[in-house]
Amino acid sequence: MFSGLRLARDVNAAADAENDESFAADVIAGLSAREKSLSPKYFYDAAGSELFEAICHTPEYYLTRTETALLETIAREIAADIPPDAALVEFGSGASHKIRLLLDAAPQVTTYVPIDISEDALQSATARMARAYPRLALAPLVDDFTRALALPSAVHGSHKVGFFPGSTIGNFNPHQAVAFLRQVHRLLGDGALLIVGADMAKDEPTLHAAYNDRQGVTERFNKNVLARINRELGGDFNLDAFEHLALWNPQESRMEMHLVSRIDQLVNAAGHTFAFKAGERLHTENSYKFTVSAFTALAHNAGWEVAHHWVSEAPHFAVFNLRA
Ligand code: AVI
Repeated sequence: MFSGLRLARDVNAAADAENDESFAADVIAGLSAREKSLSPKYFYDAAGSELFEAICHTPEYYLTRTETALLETIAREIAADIPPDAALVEFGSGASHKIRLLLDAAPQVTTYVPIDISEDALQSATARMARAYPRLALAPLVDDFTRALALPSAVHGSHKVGFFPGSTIGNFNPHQAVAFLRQVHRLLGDGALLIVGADMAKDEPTLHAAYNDRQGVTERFNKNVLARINRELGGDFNLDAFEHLALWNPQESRMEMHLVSRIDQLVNAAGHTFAFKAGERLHTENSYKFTVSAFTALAHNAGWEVAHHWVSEAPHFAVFNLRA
């Protein structure tokens, strides 16, 4: 049943070594820049993925709850756009929770292709899915979903439907988002459907609270990137010497996360030494918030048209059915 997973991992063994090297190279480049930054993709090792799951359960982080409730309400309408004998491809599938809402409403889906960088997460999610959906063919793929991909041969010839929930699209800058959507278009082919969840711009207090939860889970998530550098790249970051900062940038329509150095300090990592001034920021994440028209324009630039879209009650979150 899981031969697809084994094959995908073997093919990607070289990619793992490449990932380790690019983490080190990205840390060196990001911490050497005049304005220090790191890609948010580096939050998600096993500890970071657990912290993200915990964020989704905080009372302030409305995104997951709101999107799930919206998907429950509109699943049948989404399913009406899904063709027969479809292969559903999920980008960054994690625990494969939300996909169930679509699968339950769309029996015409015959194959599920979860793509995730974490082999452990993929393995356990695939085992659960096999038990819950015994008639569904599973073709899991261990990969960084942001990179150029080839789909497993099992789905060649099927109609392709992509699923990209959670407003992860908002963690790309607009240029990266267009590049990603173009790549997905190439991967899924002309005529494909892509179902995307996107968080909407809203009042600042709601946004601020979502990224500054009272229990400090988001703070731990933010600092996990430093812990990860310590674990994997021999770093000596003192996490207490950095402060979590999450703020709304209205010009760019995005929440930003930073780590602010509390003191002048030197930090060693990946064989290099980096100087931080007191008050200096390390920019760790952008989380863009959309309007329906801004998202429609973004998708259009990447060759997708909005077939249907749905917006939740406040706090607003949207799901778009895009057609290539
Ligand atoms: C995964 N992504 C959509 C989350 C977001 O809201 O941008 C990651 C996150 N960052 C802080 N809290 C959650």
